[in-house]
Parts: sequence; C-alpha cells; structure tokens
Amino acid sequence: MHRDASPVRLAHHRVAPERRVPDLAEDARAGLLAPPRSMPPKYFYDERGSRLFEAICDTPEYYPTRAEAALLTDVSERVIADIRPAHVVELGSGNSHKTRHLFAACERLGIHPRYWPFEVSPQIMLDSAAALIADYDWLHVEAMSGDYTAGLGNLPLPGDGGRRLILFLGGTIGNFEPAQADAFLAEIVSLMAPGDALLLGLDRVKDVATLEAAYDDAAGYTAAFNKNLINVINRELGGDMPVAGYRHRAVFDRTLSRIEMRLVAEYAHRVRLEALGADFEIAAGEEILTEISRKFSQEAITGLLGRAGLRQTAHYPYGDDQYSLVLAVRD
Ligand code: SAH
Ligand code: AVI
Repeated sequence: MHRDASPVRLAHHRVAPERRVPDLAEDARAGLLAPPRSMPPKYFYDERGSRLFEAICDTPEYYPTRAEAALLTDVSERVIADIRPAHVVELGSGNSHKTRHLFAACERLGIHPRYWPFEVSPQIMLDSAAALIADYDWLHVEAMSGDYTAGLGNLPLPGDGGRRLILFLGGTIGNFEPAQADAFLAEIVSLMAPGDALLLGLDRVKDVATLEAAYDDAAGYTAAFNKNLINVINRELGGDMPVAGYRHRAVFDRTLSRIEMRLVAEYAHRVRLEALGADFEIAAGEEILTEISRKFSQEAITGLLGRAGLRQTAHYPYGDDQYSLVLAVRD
C-alpha cells in the first residue's frame, strides 16, 4: 500500500461548543417575530455571504481591509521579531489574506509558527489553509471550525510553552456590543499565558460620509451581503421573506459610535417561518437591525484593553488615525 511520507500539514478540528448558544431558529424567534427586530451578524457568513464579504473588501469605499493590509505590510516583521511566536491563532480568520503578511515575515525571519485559524464558515477557511500550505512549505495549519461566541475554552490549543500570537483582525471586535466585547476579550485573555500577545484590529471614528459609504458601496456588494441574510433565513427556516421586499440601509449613530446595518421593509407583508411554526407582520418602513460595527476613539481603545487586563506594547495607526492595529500582552 502506498503511504504518503510527508506529515499531514492540514488538520481540521470541529470545536465543541463550551456553552450552549442560541441557534438560528432561536435567534429568529427572539429577534424577528416582534419589534425591535434584530439578528446576530454571524448568520451572514454562509458560502455566498463569505464570498460577498470578500467582494466588499475589494470595493473602493471599504477602506478597513486596505488600511489593515497596509499596516501589516509595514509592521509584520516587527511584530514577529518581537513576539517570536510558536503558534499563531486567528479568530474569525476568513480567507486569511492579510495574515499572509505575517507568514511572509516569518519566512524572512526563519521563524516557523503553527497556524490555528478559527472560523464559523469552514469552507473558506479550509480553501485558504490549502493555499497557505502550498505557498509556505514549513507551515502546519490546525483549522478549527466552530462558533467563537460559544466559548474559546475547547479550542485544541497547544500547551508546549511556545509563545502564542492571537490575531483578531478586520475590526471584528466592533461587531460586538460593548459588554460582549469586554466578555470576549476576557475570554481571549484567559487563553493567554504571560508573554503571549494579541494583535487586535480596530476601526476608528471618522467623518460620517466616509463611514456610511464604506457600508453602502456603489456596486451594491454590501447591500447584497445584508440581503443574503434573508436567503439564509428562508433556506434554513423554511421562510418566505421576499428578498426584493427589503432594502439595505447603513447609518452611523454618533452617540453609540457605530454603523448600524438594517434591512428596511419596502411594503407591509406577512412572513411565514415554517421551521418555527410562526408568522409575523412587518409594516412598510419597519427595520431589522442586522449588524453593528463600532468605531473606536483612542479613549475607547485604552478602556477596552484596560478592562481586559492587557498592556498595550505597540499602537500602529493607519493614516490620520483611520484604522488601528494594537499589539498587547498579558503580563
Ligand atoms: N478576519 C478577516 C475576516 C473578517 S469577516 C478579515 O479581517 O478580513 C468576519 C469573519 O469572522 C468571517 O469570516 C466570519 O465567518 C467569522 N465569524 C463571524 N462570526 C463568527 C463566530 N461567531 N464564530 C467564528 N467565526 C465567526
Ligand atoms: C467583519 N466586520 C468587521 C465587517 C465590518 O466592517 O463590521 C463586516 C461588514 N459588514 C458590512 N461590511 C463589512
């Protein structure tokens, strides 16, 4: 029998939830049947949603991806040389495109960490992992699929004493409510041993026109991404929500310092959700809150890290504080 002599360089772990989190049916029951209506953003990322997110990242209006990629181009070598990680863990890794800057720096420096991406959308992670191991012959990927809101305690992380660099990029921390963000950072910190580091991407407060355009691109990818939630609900819950019966809306709330993405009903209609055995009436102009994306001031960043018990060791701002990468350690 032929045996492949090369060690397996891509493993896939399905991470068991540490605690029970509501499923789509429960979130829809809690969030859709009566106003104020809302849904958590994690349901955007079915295969089509993940591809639409990639398209958003390439639009001229959506600056965070370009800003973070430019920062990583500049600072990856400094970060890797400083931390010298044995393991790189990435939460919500998506297509790992920007992470490649860190691996390129690893290659230049001869530092060869193992990569642990964690994703709720496994296909995009596995495709990206296969491309990464083809490009970096030293790289081993331990792909972890699961929901990070179900806890991080069951991640099959190494206990070999090597330093870990944890990545939470893209400004995704901004998709959490403030209390959730604090709790999630506390969970991340609980994974960290002294000397481990967190590289956190945060989008910054800026003029409203730039912010709102980033969430309503002219080519319509963000609108399609938002409306894709209707497809997910219809497919998974036997729903009959009319995709053409909703329009995309993105507004910046200055008080809460956050973009709010909403689906707005164009006309009054009744929706049947077969899997719930439930119907609801939605009036013309009524809205469903589908995502918040918080934008951070310097004080907000300092507060977030301080409450988590993290010490900032470097702050890399993009341009005129348009976007920030923060490197922080647990002492
Ligand atoms: N880090 C990438 C992707 C950001 S998009 C970047 O900066 O471009 C957010 C990513 O987090 C998506 O790939 C999505 O599938 C993933 N995600 C969203 N909610 C999640 C959850 N609850 N658990 C795990 N991954 C999640
Ligand atoms: C993943 N997350 C940081 C994106 C954001 O900017 O809040 C999701 C997104 N929603 C619309 N466009 C991008």
